[in-house]
Amino acid sequence: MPSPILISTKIAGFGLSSCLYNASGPLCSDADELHAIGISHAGAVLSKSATLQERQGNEEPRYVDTRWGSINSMGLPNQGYEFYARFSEQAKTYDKPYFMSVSGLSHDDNLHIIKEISGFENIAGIELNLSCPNVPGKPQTGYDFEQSRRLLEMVFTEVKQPLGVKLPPYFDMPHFEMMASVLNDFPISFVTCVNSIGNGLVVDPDLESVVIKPKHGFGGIGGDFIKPTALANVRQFYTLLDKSVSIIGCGGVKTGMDAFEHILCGASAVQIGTQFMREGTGCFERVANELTDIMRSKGYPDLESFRGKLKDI
Ligand code: RRO
Repeated sequence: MPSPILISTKIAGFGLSSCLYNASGPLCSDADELHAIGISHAGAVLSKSATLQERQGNEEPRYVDTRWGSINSMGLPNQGYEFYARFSEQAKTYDKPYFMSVSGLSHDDNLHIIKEISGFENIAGIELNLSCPNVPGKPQTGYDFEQSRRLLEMVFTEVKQPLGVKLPPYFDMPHFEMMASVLNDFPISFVTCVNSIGNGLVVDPDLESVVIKPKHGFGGIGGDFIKPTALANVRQFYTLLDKSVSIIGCGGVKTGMDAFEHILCGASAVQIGTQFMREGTGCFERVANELTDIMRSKGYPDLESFRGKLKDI
């Protein structure tokens, strides 16, 4: 009998039978969507980013898929943090960790939410979103290193669960170093790289117009377009952060080979966003099978045999 190929991993001290799960955003806003992830082959369930109050989000159309990826300006539509905290009771039946994404509209909101959810023992960890590009008038915290430090100082006085951050993509070498030196001052459990590339513009040349309604068509870019940027961020933070911090890769994952590349750059787990929106929960099993086939053909029995081992030439 050939020995089994394992794609299990550990995030925030919790075991995941598969390293693949959903990115916060697509199809994880209501109970039916979260349940579908819970009973799928995904290794964990991650909620839509939660705010203090329920929000309707921006005007539609606000999500468009193209051949090379997506643009969105959802504007944080969600059911409010209390709903996602309560869902943790149901989530404990899935035999996989439930992570809650938190994206308060201010530091005080984030602090309030984190204080309130700290008593929910079935929330395995919190992914604090420092990088929503789509709320008019609210700059992304992750691009302001001092504000990021301030927020982390506040939340680490309150948080009981393991806490990670969802980062925006960085593009300049000093910026990777500046963010890493902030993060290395806190007991961060994981870092998710990357959120959508903020404020791109997709144009419909036939209509000679933008394709989404909010913000004159500007929105976050995801999917195929962003894989090289995502890999660069995974690699840099894998290199610069304390080795106790798990890196979660997110960006441009459609196939097992895309997931393989994220892991080779240092990711301990890989989230799927745009492709999950296209394909639904079936993507978690398909990509897992593709990744397993690649590992078998390369002779890697588990993720640790190749994680982070990207070579220079
Ligand atoms: O809801 C959104 O508009 C949104 C969020 Br919170 C985010 O973090 N990233 C994104 O592309 N869209």
